[in-house]
Amino acid sequence: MMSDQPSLTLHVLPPSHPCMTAEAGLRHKGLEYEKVTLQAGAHTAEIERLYGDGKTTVPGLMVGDEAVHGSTAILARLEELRPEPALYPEPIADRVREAEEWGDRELQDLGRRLPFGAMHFRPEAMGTFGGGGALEPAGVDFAMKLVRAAWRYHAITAERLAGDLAGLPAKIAQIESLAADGVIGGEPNAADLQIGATLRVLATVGDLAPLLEGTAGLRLAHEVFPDYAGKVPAGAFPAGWIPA
Ligand SMILES: N[C@@H](CCC(=O)N[C@@H](CS)C(=O)NCC(=O)O)C(=O)O
Repeated sequence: MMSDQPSLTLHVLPPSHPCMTAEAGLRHKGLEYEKVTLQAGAHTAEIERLYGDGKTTVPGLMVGDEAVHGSTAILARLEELRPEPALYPEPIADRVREAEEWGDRELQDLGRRLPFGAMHFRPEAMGTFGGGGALEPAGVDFAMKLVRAAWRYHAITAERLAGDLAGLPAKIAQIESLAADGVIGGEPNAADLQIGATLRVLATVGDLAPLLEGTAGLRLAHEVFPDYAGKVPAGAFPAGWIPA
């Protein structure tokens, strides 16, 4: 079949929320693409080879032989490739772009720190992220090693986690105000895809349920990303770390 689009190859790691954002953008545009799931660890060299020196994270999108790296750059490039349905709709395009960038800069890291933070206290829950149940003891030993490595890699400390949790209500309020202003929560746009992916991951942390329940952000996260496995039971973080 003749196609009016260049070949598109998306490079991802399985549990990554910015990868979910990029893939949702491709689907939103109805573009055909190939998804290449890299092996964690080996991904660094492969991403750097394809996307350039110093670039080691996913997602990356090859548009023909043009390398587009990072979730926000990918959505902007998709908009150029196929303008409709818009990811940055007028007349709110500038506000959507601003909210998308805020989601990338201020919110996205919480999708790494809070689940790995909670799993320090409930490592058996790591099995649920692969679609299984709680891990057996040997699996818990392995999960504990992975969690320790993740704490080091993401510079997670108890103090930082407690700070992240204390700051979360203000971020959720910011998302509610974006929804009240109609910037997010309608036809999915770039800000919905960016903010929704992080919230969908945060929704796996049972301790956050009281903060997220009934919010427009949580609704849109489930709408845009209906399938995402994982559950860290409530009661993981020490009592007192979760703001009322
Ligand atoms: N802000 C960037 C962040 C990308 C990012 O940090 N991706 C993580 C996965 S969620 C990653 O590649 N981690 C593996 C690594 O850092 O080597 C984006 O939205 O593309």
